[in-house]
Amino acid sequence: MLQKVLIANRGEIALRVLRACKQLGIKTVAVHSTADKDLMHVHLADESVCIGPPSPTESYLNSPAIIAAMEVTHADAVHPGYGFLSENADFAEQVENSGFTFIGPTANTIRVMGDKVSAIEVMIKAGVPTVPGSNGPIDEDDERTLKIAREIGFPVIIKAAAGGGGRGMRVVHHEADLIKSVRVTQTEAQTFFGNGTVYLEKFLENPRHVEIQVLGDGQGNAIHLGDRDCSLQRRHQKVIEEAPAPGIPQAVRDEVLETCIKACEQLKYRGAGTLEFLYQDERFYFIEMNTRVQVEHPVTEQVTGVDIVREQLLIAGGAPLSYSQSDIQIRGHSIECRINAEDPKTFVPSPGKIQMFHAPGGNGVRVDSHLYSGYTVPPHYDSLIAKLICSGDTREEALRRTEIALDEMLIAGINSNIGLHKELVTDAGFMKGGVNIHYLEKKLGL
Ligand code: MV4
Repeated sequence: MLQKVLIANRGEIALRVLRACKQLGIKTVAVHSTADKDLMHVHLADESVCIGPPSPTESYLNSPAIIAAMEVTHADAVHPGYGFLSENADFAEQVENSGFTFIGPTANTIRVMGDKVSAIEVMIKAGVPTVPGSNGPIDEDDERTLKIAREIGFPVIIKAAAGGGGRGMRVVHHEADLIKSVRVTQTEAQTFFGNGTVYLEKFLENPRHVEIQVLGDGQGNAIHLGDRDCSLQRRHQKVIEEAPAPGIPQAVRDEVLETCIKACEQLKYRGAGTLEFLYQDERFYFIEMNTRVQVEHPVTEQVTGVDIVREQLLIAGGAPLSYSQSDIQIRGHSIECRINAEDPKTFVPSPGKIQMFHAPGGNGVRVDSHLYSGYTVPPHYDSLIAKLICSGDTREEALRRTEIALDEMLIAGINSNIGLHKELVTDAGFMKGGVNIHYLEKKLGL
């Protein structure tokens, strides 16, 4: 069992991790930048250490400073949250080599999943359905590249092996543009990621983004916690997520869930993870795996009753999984609105002082936020300031609760996207359920 956890993150997720630690009786260390000394979790932690200036590279991404803070405070483990160092295999390795526990998968697993080509290879071996594609890197042999693309059929998408989350991709509609586009994507990938490897997939025109939450004990046992739909997004930033994904035939869902468990068992996956799929015409296609806790994990918690961060901490402490698959039942429906400090028209970040904060409440309403009246949202980081998670017996009930809660919620002093969320949860298309990844951008006229 872990004794003291250092939280290598900020904002709402740092507070989320702190709460889970407290529930388990684990001592906490907050690390923060000079801009973040007044964060809620810094005040609530047993100890806090300032690790650097506001710039993320000099603070939350500064692995030597974080490992030094672990040494000074005698922490035995680090929780990386999401973003920052959470999927950095070198960091995980440095942590373990320094004699500490990284709360997450092994450095090797992070590395395998960080390379999308090797991730797809692993998933194919386990029987997880993938997008028809090159199933391996594209080389210098242009004849071979063209042959692969013709077999897949146009349009194809060129993706950087080191990319993900929407960076380093290019769609090709015509054979004549293929080789030129491959070159450009390779060059960009080399510049952005220091790895020019690219691969090809069939470009799916109207998919939904559906992902599957898993937990593994690192010994070859794994369970799934069902799926989430994250299709409502703008420029690769998710706006609303929900669990379960609406309108998926249960047999189709059960089949893919089974393959995900098998993959995680074969990998001896440790901790929480998410397999990302595109879903189109009642078929799932694996695209990548995230080896961290995700922003949208609460919707899964609300429909399963499983505390995912608690499970992460228990697994890292060497405990077996608290649940077997038959213990997991998906009950009702849950919807998360990401509340950002941003201009409602331009989406430009809108930091500043919160004059007043009032969180909504009531049955089925959860707010994950580090905000308080008088807090100043700094300009240096992500603009996520709150997550409103509303749940009910049905999707309709969850939607209605979201609408009511959004009306109750008050954030004065800065701009936010609460207005956009009010529009979305009363939008006829979204209310029907099952919109694809292009729906929001089309609605906004982008
Ligand atoms: C795709 C695709 C269509 N076909 N792959 C974008 C982020 C990265 N995780 C994968 N992405 C996509 N991969 C194939 N073969 C369309 C996207 C995509 C997308 C995916 C999920 C959520 C939002 C998206 C927005 C634009 C494109």
